[in-house]
Amino acid sequence: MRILLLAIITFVFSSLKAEDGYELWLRYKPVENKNLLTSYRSFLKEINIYGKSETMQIIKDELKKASLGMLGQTPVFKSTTQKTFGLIIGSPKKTENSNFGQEGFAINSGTIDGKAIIYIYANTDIGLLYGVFHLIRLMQTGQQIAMLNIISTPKIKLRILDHWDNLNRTVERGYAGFSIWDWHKLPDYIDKRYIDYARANASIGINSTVLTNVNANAVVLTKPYLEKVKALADLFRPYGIKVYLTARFSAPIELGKLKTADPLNDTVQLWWKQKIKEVYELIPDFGGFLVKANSEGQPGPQDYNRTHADGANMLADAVAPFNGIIMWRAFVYSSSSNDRFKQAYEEFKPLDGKFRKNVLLQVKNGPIDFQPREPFSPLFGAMPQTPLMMEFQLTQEYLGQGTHLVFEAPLFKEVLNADTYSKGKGSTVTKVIDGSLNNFSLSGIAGVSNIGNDINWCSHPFAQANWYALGRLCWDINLSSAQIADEWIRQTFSNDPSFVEPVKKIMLQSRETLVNYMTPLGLTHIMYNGHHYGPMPWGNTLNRPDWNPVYYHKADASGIGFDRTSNGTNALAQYAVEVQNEFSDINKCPDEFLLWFHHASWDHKMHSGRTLWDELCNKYNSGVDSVRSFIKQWDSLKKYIDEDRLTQVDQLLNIQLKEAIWWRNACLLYFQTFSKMPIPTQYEKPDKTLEYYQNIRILYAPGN
Ligand code: GCW
Repeated sequence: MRILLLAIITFVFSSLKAEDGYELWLRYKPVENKNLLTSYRSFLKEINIYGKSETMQIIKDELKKASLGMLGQTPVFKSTTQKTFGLIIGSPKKTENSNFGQEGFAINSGTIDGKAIIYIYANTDIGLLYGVFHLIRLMQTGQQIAMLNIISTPKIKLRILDHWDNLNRTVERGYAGFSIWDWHKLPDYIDKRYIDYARANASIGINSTVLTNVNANAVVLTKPYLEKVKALADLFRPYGIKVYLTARFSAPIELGKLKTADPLNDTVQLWWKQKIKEVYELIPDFGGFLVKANSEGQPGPQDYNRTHADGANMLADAVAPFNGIIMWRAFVYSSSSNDRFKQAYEEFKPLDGKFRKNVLLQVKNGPIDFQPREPFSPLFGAMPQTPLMMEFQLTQEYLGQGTHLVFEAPLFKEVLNADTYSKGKGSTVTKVIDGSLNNFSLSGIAGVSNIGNDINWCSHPFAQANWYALGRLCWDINLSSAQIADEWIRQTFSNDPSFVEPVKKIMLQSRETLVNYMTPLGLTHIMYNGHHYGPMPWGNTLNRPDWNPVYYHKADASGIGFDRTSNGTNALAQYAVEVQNEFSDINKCPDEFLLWFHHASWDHKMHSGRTLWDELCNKYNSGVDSVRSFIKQWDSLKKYIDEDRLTQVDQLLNIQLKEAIWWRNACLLYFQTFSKMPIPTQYEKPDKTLEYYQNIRILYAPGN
């Protein structure tokens, strides 16, 4: 009996074939629900496709793949005007429908004379492709398709991945192997991955990619490299994806042998104009440039006493004849300010309204640098005359890097939902970013890519969800984190609710969990120097104060936290009064932002009634406890997951637990040297000394 049982269990398990994760959320596994299967089959038995193009061919191939995989049937493809039922894509008479724009689509379904019929309409082939992926997603996530009446258009125009990929294939802050761009073999060798990359992006609506690192290398602008870029652009075009590059501001000196890169110098301007003309001759729909200037040692207009606007406008003028755009980054900080928080605002606010129409200012979500939690950047409420685009970081530089399960959608949503009050209540960051608040038609969200050449693209199986979330949110900025997680889990693992629900819970808690065991209550930037892997709250050896963790937490005998009220650096004054009011009173400031804005005493009374010290102990411990519960949960879901991904995630969660404990112990022991207070008895005691943690050296963390 027992043996029989074992055999049955083994059979059930082995039927879940090992998966390496390469297929991402496009696995197209057989639909298990019989009723749905029958319905889907009837709608997709015949497919009529109007029109011919590379994109239409992609649509055909995708539908074939999806049908075979999910429905076990090969559709009969018809073209043109044969009697029509089944799935009809495009329209015999193409009439512009202003509701759809250039990328939107409509899907309608029902029955005519008892025959299932489903239409996908759009103004462009790309719109049709998005519509097809939408329909496939409905089937993948187990939804009815029998009575659809959908019109869907993207909320954000530029839906972008920023690759911090270097020409030697290393990836700055990359935790998933080397760059997927094999520059050495391009343009003659086309890696299949390039196509699968384009396909995955198209499936979630991403329409732009910046191929190179913002810490830019001018070499990419030389002819041989532009040929390589062209090869990628040609591949991506039928998937609706435009290619962008990063521009090194000193390229006229490095490549053009000029004496200066002064943006107001005629020869410099001419150099860029010619270079850009060369780019567009090769790639007529080239998107434009992303620029990091005068930041962390990068060259820029300030080297010539010019402003960021002078620099951006020079490039903007050169790409304008070709409809190109410039994304100019606002991530700047120098050692001169008394508070790094304030720098971007101080430099850019005075330039509001001074940029050309084809310039977008790219602002990181928070004022410092992609921390586990930051208040929204004050710039979002401060530049009504400039289109601002959002920069999120998918790659988890400060969020546990390659080993922690952290679903970032809740972080994205927290920032997007924040109210800037710049035009009264309801002036959310979302409305600034989608252009509706200040009336801009150009809008964008970029995610710093977490993709590498690891077999499963993002290394941690759950890191794929952050790539997915970026695309889906850009398309529909009002989607909730729960909806996005739900879709992703169903497509990536299983539609079984007994699996979906607990995994969704883990995902939705994961970001707060990380905040708790790393930087609770508004602590920030207390990671190791350089590679940013692991805790180093004691760090105080670098020669710039704002590179050292002690600068950020300011712990001393009297308390902990950075006073940014009017008694301190007054960074709060960069926000609207209503926002200031949320944060400025130490007794009302939400716990999660307390130490961002206040230096609070160790016995400061928190909203829970606990002292600040006890609350800190509580948060660090609850972070660790949550990871423990994730492990338990995951292990209880064995029967729904294939062996490979099961053990992969299990091992990673165990690393995450080890590191959460490391973070908790190191931080509490260190902060205790100031608080001089005991760790309350109900919590685990660190089993090592502070010295032990201070002596840990990780020499070769990736991505550095
Ligand atoms: O977060 C910091 C990173 C740098 C990065 C920089 C930036 C590309 O540590 O590696 O450089 O931000 O965003 O420019």
